[in-house]
Amino acid sequence: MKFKKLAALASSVILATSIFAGCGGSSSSTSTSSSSDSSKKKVVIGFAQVGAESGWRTAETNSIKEIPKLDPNVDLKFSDGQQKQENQIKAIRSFIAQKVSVIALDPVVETGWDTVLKEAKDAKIPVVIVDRGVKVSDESLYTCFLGSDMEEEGKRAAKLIIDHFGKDAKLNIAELQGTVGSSAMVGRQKGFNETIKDCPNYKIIKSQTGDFTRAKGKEVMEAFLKSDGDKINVLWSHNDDMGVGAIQAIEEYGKKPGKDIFIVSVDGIKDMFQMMADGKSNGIVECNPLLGPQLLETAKAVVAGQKVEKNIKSKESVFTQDQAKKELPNRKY
Ligand code: GZL
Repeated sequence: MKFKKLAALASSVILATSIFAGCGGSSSSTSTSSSSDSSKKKVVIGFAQVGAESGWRTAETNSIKEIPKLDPNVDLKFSDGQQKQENQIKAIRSFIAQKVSVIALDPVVETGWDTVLKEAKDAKIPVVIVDRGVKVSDESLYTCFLGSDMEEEGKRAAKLIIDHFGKDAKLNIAELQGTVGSSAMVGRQKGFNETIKDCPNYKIIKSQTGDFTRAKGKEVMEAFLKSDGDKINVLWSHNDDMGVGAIQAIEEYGKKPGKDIFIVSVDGIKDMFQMMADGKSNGIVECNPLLGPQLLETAKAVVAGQKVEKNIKSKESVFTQDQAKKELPNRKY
């Protein structure tokens, strides 16, 4: 397990720097350009990002914004969708108008992409789906997916709870869901629920979206505690940021997070590792945001017409409370 973690960290940290060019067309876009070998045709990546809702998202953005420093013949046009699908669709249309070499999309939700992806296909611009997945009527509307197995992350979160309490324990679980309709929320919930089917006395007594943000996670947990604070003994949070907010709510309510309420969450941001090192959380399922290097290689291969796998999975681990202190210094985000 430890070797896999180091390998995963090494693979995502070996290459990492950046400059980007051009500009997207959405409500918030950035761009930079760099000097390069002018004889070679530049690869221009248009990246439509979800938003800036969590520590994980910031780490992903920083990793992807590092891309052009890895290869001066690559420019990046970056657009922040501010968690709105219409902004991301506008950005994709802008990238098509600018005739970028390849479009990369991290879709805020799974559905509603067929029309704009058809426009990209008609413009002969390949599309790489990054991080979250899409549900489309025709899989040829995108070249490949690069990111995590969200269902597996949900299964791993459930296994952390089963490993600690056993399958026969009587548990009242509060669930903080991610953004409704996102593949991260759908996949994690599916994987978790399938895994606890073998645990007859595990009950999810509260479940509501905190939209992957710290503030909303705190607010929803406050409401959970108000109605069922005396029953809840496990918190399952679809990401660390909502978990960090919930820990604050649990302390303000007068209970001990990590002791009175067993907490597991997904991502692996530094703040949650610190919480776990302080005994306030019990398990983290890693979701690797450092996708820049893999996206660069995938984009270049796609533009060069090379065959790529339809699903390129990122490498991730699981951490328990006893590993937190040792792992904390290794966390890059
Ligand atoms: C998961 C990613 C999720 C993170 C959240 O791959 O899409 O979105 O788990 C982020 O922190 O908001």
